[in-house]
Parts: sequence; C-alpha cells; structure tokens
Amino acid sequence: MQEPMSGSRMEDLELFYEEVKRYQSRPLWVSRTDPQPKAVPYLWKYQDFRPLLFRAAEIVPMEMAERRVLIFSNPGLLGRGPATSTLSANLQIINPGEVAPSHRHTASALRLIVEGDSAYTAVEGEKTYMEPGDFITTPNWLWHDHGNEGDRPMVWLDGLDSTLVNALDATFREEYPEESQPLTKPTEVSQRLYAAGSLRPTWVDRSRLHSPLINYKFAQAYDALSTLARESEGSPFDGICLEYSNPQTGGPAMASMACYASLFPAGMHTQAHRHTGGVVYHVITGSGYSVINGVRFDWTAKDTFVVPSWAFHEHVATEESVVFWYTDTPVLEPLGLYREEPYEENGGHQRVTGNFAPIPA
Ligand code: 1HN
Repeated sequence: MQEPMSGSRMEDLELFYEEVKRYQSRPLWVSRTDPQPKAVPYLWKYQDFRPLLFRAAEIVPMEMAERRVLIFSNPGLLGRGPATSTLSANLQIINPGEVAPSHRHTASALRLIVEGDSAYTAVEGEKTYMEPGDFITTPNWLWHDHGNEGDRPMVWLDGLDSTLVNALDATFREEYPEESQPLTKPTEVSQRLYAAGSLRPTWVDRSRLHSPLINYKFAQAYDALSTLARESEGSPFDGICLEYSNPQTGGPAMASMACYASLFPAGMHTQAHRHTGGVVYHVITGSGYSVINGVRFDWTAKDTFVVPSWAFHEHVATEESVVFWYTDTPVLEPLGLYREEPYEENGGHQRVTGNFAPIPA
C-alpha cells in the first residue's frame, strides 16, 4: 500500500510536473490507462439516406462536390470521423450524364453498388460497368473516375482506409489534368484476365500489393455462395463466407482492407465472437439482425452497420441474406496485432439487453 502523500511532497510533485512541461514532455506515470476503442456500434438505414442522396443530386452540382458523398460518421468519434476508427463508409450518388473527375490518392477505396445501372468506374485505363452488389476496387495511387451513361442516378457505398493513411501521415492526392483519364485497355479486360478463379495468366506482373481485378461481379459471388450453402454450414461466426481475394496471390483484395461476402441462409444464427479491427457491414440482400455487445441491430437490404474493434457480434438472418463486409485485418496481421476470441457463455449467444436506436445529433 502506498502511503498518503504529505502536502509538501504534493507541492514538490506539482512543481516538478510544471518544470517537465516547459521542456515539451510529460511523465508517463500521470496518465497510464490503455486507450479503449472510441467508435461505437452503429447502423445507418438506407431508407433515411436515399432521400438525402437524391436531394443532394438535385441541389449539389458535381463541380461543387467533385464526389457527391455523404459520410457515415460514427457518433463515438464525435460525428467528425469515419465509420470505424480507421475505415470510412460513405454513400455516393451520380446523376445521368455526370462524370466524377479523375484523380488519385494514397488512400485505397472500394465500392459496393447499391442501386442503378449504366455507370462505370475507370481505373488505370480500364473501364468497368457496375451493377447492384458488384464490388469494385480502386487501390491506392491509381487514377480513377466515374461516369453515369444511363438515365437514372446511381448510388454506391464507398469504403476507404483514409483515416489509417492520415494517421500515418502518408496522405497525397493529385487531380488528373482532364475530366476523364484515357482508356488504354479494353473495357473490363481484368475480368477476362482474372475472374476465372484458379486459372491465372502467366504473363502479367504478380508483384503488386493489390488485386488486379477491378470488378468482382455480384452474380458470380452469389452463384458461388448459394452453391456452397446447399452443402456446407460455413463458418460458425461468418456463415457461408467468401473472401474477395487477389487472384494473383490469394491475399486480400486490397493491401489494407480484407473484403468478404457472407450468405446467411434463412434462420441462421451465428456464434458470437470478437476480434481486433473494426468491420463495416453492408447488407446486399435480405433482412435480419446482429447483436453487437448485447444490443440488437435490425437490418434490411442496403443498410450499413459497424462493429468496432473487440466488440462481440453475432448475426441472425430472418430471410436468406447476403452481407458484404470489410475490415483492416491485412494491416493488423503482419504486425502481430490480430486477436480473436469466441463468446463462451450461454451457448455462444449474447443476452440481448436492448435495441439499437439512432443517436440524435
Ligand atoms: C474518393 O476518391 C471517392 O473516388 C469517394 O469516388 C469518396 C472520400 C474521401 C476521399 C476520397 C471516389 C472519397 C474519395
């Protein structure tokens, strides 16, 4: 037991702390608590965002926005941050005839298409047309622009690692001198080169950190998932779950973000677990709920929700559901920072202590 301190020793310490401060320093022993995740579990309903996006599409010109994006801002990060402590999740809308001009940045980005058709993303000289459920990669420092050649607005979810890149002071960006980059490759060539699974082209560079495939089609993912669902239980935590892998290496699709699609058959109730690394979930189809740290989050198609690092979570599908999710395990794993544990009590299911309610800003 520590002796209580006398008044004069306290005074000595205060004076000492003041002196240390003068030299731009601080004693370690004064505030030695480990930081806890500040991001909270949260859910953004598409039903709330769709009208906001369509209004933005009317009143915000592309020249003003460059990207017409609404950011999902985690209330635990005081509404000024991204969706988890490291990962962004945003909704973007583009009108018919518009082009979101070409630029590149050191943050990596992904898209998950929510609604519409006939819009494309061009990445590094290749154009790909996007359909609902498609997963698009725009790895770091590659030129990318979007355009809508159809007759209705198109909406997608953007996922980015920009907060992580900012924290590392490695943020750079550049505008392309013209609106669109030149298309130097045949449209959708990466699908023909790389979407054939285990058949890999031999003549292309395999040394890059990210997947060379820019569009992972939903139809192909769903076909694989539903075939597997007929004969497998999948993972106890993630259901029938496929990783969108780099077809050249088997590694994650992006250097900083691992991306997955989980199919939960109707009635499936996964076991709860927790792990380091925040996760952004986006519901492609279906409906159900997730229990996150004891709170029930009801979700339906096109909703987005987040599980912060080290929060227990389990999923329940009311009808067959397909959920897209991404997380920063590729950053944690090589640093020895990935850890995971199952929820042991109560047969692996948390007791539900409440229902999610949005926090008014
Ligand atoms: C970005 O480049 C896009 O290219 C979308 O569509 C959202 C948010 C922050 C930084 C860059 C895009 C973004 C972004």
